[in-house]
Amino acid sequence: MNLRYKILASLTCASLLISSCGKKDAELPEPAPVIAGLESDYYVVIKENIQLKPALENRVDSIVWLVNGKRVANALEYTFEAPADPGAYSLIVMAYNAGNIFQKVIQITTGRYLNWSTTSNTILKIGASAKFAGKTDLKWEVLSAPSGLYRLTDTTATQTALFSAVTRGSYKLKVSSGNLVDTLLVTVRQPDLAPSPYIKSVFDYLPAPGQFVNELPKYNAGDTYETMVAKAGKELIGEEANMITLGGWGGYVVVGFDHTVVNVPGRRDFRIHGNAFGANANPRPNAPFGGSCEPGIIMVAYDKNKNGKPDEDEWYEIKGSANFSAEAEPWYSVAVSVKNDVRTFRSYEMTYHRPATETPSPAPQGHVSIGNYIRWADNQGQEGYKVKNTFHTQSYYPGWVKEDKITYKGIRLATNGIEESGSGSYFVLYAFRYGYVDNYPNPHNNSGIDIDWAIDKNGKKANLPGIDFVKVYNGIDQENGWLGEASTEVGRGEDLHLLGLNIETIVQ
Ligand SMILES: [Ca+2]
Ligand SMILES: [Ca+2]
Ligand SMILES: [Ca+2]
Ligand SMILES: [Ca+2]
Repeated sequence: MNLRYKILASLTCASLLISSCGKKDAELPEPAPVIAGLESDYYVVIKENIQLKPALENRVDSIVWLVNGKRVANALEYTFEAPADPGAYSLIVMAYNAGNIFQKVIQITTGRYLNWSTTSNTILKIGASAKFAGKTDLKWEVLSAPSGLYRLTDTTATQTALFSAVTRGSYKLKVSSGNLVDTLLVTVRQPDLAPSPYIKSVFDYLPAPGQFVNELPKYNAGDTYETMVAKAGKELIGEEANMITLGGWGGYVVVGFDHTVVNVPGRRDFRIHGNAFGANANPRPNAPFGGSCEPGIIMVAYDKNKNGKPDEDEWYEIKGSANFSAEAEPWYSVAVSVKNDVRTFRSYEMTYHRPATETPSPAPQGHVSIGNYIRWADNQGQEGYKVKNTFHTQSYYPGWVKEDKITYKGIRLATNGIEESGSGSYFVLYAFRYGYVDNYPNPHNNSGIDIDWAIDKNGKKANLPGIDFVKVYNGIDQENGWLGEASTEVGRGEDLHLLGLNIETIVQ
């Protein structure tokens, strides 16, 4: 009777019903109590607890909780404390009113944390335990984390997930499939050497012919491919980086960080500097942002085979705003009206031939030093010559390349350079909206890149846990009068999370 009294005292509504409507209830058959809001199965980590708070419907006189047949509580709520040893429990909750009993059976499984450990800014491959064998509907979740700077992905296979975190500490994860549950405790340690937020390696460098080639960085007679890659590294590695040129369309550089840049959900993750700036005297009224915007297309990879090199690792395309079409760019209609080539080629190829001469003959005309300078042909049936201008007299063909022609492959973007003065003197290279290098001023949010923009070779969202390597290549093939060809410049690379920068993403 004592227990019953305690429950009634806590059930204000039920108490009121009894005191005010007791007679009426006695005359009519009363609806049975209903217990809702409880699952049929729970998983509780040993030494932890779970609070069960059912929602009750209809009048309830009393509630009883039984664990493995033994009465453990008579209250509205019950907290199950998991003992130190793993086990299975049958929990029964019963609700009574006059002549009615409602009963619900709940299975509780208790288990230990499965321990995993890793270092920050590393991709950890986590496998589900043997009991999940054959299951194809595994669900991976993070239950708690010391900060939001982490990524859990399970796209590679249902039995495994990839986890990477910026912040050290303990992360509680859960994997489940129907009634099967495992809880995982991932301990993230700091690596012995603190990672650098900046570029740590340059793996490859081959500019396409262009007016700054052999100058940024400087080519000296006798320099080899290896020498030039090392020179590009000298410019790009670390905080105090300088610009290198990628030359004309297709020219590229491949850089790496000394850690995995984590793909934090909802945020941009890294940024590669260029030297883009806005025009300050564009005569066009209400012009969209433009000036010197020379977009470099970005490819990313993570070091899947963990050998520190971008070798057999798959490359993914960062889907910049115009990688499939430029129609949504704010300057598109203007570019169409001035008859720019606004086509986008997804599988473009272009071959440049070694120039026959470096000496102008006849004498230079205006800014043109040699009109028929570098012969080129593409895979769209087009061909022609790149011009040598009077401002840059060195060879535009990479001096260390022994072959007489070089072929580049990739995406060719719509041309974004528009002469705005009407007299050939003022070229404005308009900015694409986002997703490129050397396309917006470095501090602008639109220079930030979200790894979630990455797509695989079939155009499918890649859902990468993070990246170690970045390739940048010039996406534009356009000569802009005296200004010369659009040529992407590349400078410092930054892991935004290690620098404490938070740039919200643009959802594609
Ligand atoms: Ca991200
Ligand atoms: Ca530039
Ligand atoms: Ca590798
Ligand atoms: Ca340039």
